[in-house]
Amino acid sequence: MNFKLTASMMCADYRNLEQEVRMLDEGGIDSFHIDIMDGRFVGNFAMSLNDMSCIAGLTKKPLDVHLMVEHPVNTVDIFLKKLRPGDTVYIHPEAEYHPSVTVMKIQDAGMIPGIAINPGTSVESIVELLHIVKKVLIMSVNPGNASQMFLPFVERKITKLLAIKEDSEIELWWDGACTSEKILKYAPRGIDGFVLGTSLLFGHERPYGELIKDVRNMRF
Ligand code: S6P
Ligand code: MG
Repeated sequence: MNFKLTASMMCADYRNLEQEVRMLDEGGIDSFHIDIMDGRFVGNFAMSLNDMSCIAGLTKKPLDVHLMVEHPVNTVDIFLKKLRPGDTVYIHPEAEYHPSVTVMKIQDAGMIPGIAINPGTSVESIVELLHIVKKVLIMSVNPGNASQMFLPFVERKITKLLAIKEDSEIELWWDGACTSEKILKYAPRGIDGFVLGTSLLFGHERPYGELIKDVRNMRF
């Protein structure tokens, strides 16, 4: 089964971030998911620019930057300057007056543009953006925190997006409460990638390499 795995670095052990990155890298993770928050769009502060740059300097694998900030058009440039072509930047359309402007800025800077959509955001409200983004990060929890409960009403939206994906080039990624059960159900249906947080990767007291291998070796 072909699907990608990205590590939600807000869940990492910051006592030794370098070692965390190395163990994930050597353990076979595909990319590093960087949750940037501003305390306004979501009521939390997770990672910031310096954390992102630090991780970028520790790995050659792509970064997957999830901007949970109000009006990212005002600050996206400072992130773009520190990224490499092939890195992804997701913005939340709910946080922007003119999300297509910000998406095009990301594209023009050579990064992969994406949108992250909240559980309460409908497919209908973002359908035009699907013509200009390469990736959609489907939030199956409300953004802001790790270790939350999966919100089952999101499944109907996932089914709609999977149908749209059949006639387009977009990639669909899953963010929030990602368990083996969800990967077993949705990888075969066409979800391209999954954000691994506390449910499957962090805080399990087993080497990351083993945990990642377990996910890849699941029987579908
Ligand atoms: C939430 C954030 C996510 C989480 C991740 C946690 O605002 O965007 O990336 O860090 O989903 O995973 P889990 O398995 O702890 O819910
Ligand atoms: Mg995220």
